[in-house]
Amino acid sequence: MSSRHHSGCRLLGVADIGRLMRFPGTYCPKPGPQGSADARLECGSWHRRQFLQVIGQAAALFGMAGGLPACRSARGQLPNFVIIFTDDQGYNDLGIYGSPNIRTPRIDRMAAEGMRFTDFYVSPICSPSRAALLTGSYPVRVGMPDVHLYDAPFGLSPDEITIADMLKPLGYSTACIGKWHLGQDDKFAPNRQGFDHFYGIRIVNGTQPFENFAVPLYYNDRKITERPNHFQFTQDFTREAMQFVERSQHQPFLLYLAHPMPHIPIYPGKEFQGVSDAGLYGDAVEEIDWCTGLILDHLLSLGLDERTLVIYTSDNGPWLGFGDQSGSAEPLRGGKLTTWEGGVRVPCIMRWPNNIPAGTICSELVTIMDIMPTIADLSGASLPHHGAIDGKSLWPLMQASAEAKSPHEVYYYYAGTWLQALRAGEWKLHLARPESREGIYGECAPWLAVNTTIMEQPELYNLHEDPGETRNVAAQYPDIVVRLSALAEEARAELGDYGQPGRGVRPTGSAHPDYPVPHEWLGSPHWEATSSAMQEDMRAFRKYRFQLLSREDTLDAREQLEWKWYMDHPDQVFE
Ligand SMILES: [Ca+2]
Repeated sequence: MSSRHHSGCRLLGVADIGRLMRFPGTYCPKPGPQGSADARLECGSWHRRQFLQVIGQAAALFGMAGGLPACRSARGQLPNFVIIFTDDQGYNDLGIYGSPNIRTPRIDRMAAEGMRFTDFYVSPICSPSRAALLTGSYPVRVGMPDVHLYDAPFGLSPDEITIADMLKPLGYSTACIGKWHLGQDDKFAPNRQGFDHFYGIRIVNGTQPFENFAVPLYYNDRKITERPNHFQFTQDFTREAMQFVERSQHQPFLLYLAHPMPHIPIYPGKEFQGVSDAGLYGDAVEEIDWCTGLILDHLLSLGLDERTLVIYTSDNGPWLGFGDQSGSAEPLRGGKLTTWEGGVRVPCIMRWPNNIPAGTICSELVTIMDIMPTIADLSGASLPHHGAIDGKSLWPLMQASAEAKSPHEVYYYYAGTWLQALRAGEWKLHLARPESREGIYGECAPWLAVNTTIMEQPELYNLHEDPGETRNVAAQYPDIVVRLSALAEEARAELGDYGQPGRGVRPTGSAHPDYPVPHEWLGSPHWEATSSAMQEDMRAFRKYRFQLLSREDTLDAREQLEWKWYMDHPDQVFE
């Protein structure tokens, strides 16, 4: 089958250069978020000298042979790593990826100065993607195929080696800021997974309206408050990240900044409320764009720009069906919680001046699991040897060599422990799933049954010809169906499938001696006790908020929504 698709990496196009020239020399040129709106209107003010510098760097680098990055080979310095990780941001929710109504000039420029990946894969839900990022492995391999909520005593096993653990012996300063979501218990806290510093929340920021303030905020292991102000999250975490960079500037560092936004319920900072044309969701993304610019400017002002690889990506696709709190994965099919492309293919941008050629696009199949091996490759750190690692270094691709190809012959799409699809090259096979199944792993069990598309027969899609997965061509290519089905058997043996663990699966971490594995926890007396305690807590909080609002003379837009919810759900407040 012929293909118009570009594989490998390609160079800056005319349109990209035009885009690059539209923005001024600093990412956030004016103090305060208001500058964000102003900056959008400024065109043609990119300083000519800086533009030539970027183009010159790109030209020099295209001739660069493989081997060590310029940063290490020239100066013997270890590179810094900054990972900016957003929550539920869709494939189409950045200007550079085609968003028609969310403006992200700073992240777009980051892409124009670095590399943008078109086929970057994560898991369909939060925690597994975070586990894959930090361990370089399939989430199901490291015992984190699904999320755990609230008081569940499970998390990423302390026996797993994270990127932070891996970098510590080299003298790296390490910080995790924002959302952890790999275990609430102290036993699983970021400080026990290699991070010197943690500021953020350990669990999900809430999925039910007006309950989400009940998410404790931690400073390392110290609980600062039970109910932080979510409107301040994005800027507060950015500020903390910048302070960490400043403190760590004289040693190599790893900054993992995991924004809780734009996960529902969405709370943009007050300066960004109403600024976008895409509702609360767009406001939150435009705030993240501004804050990403602040961090990039900060690196530049500290002289760290060329010594720092900055990676921007998201943990899963957009959560559809929440009106102005939903993003978009267009032109991909589906969203979060599904193994359609929209659920698992997300934006990914890498910027590292003088190392990654500017304005490059990589369309090879790459994954969140590849970040850890890439960082190992660039720093010289040793990858852990306690078990298999599934990711591969992306450094050959990051150099934009036309010969560099995806390091993955095949990629497996898991929803929880359920193997639902696989991709090899341009072909994606959805495995037959003739009946609805609930998860058997953790508390989010029902999401599998609700969100999985049932199919009697396997369905085959050519992602190069049909990225939206609209034309099942299984009948035309039976040999490809057979070949990919055989590859699925390899995953079943090694990683398992729906409750049958594979030989390479490692245990989930448990903080409760009576419940070593998650499926025994769900429905247990202990689970019922903690669930009802949590419900009581939520109910008390709603009642408190209801009484507070009932005494107010005027309510702002957000409070009006909250009030309406109480009116519509009296049983949730009074009974
Ligand atoms: Ca998420």
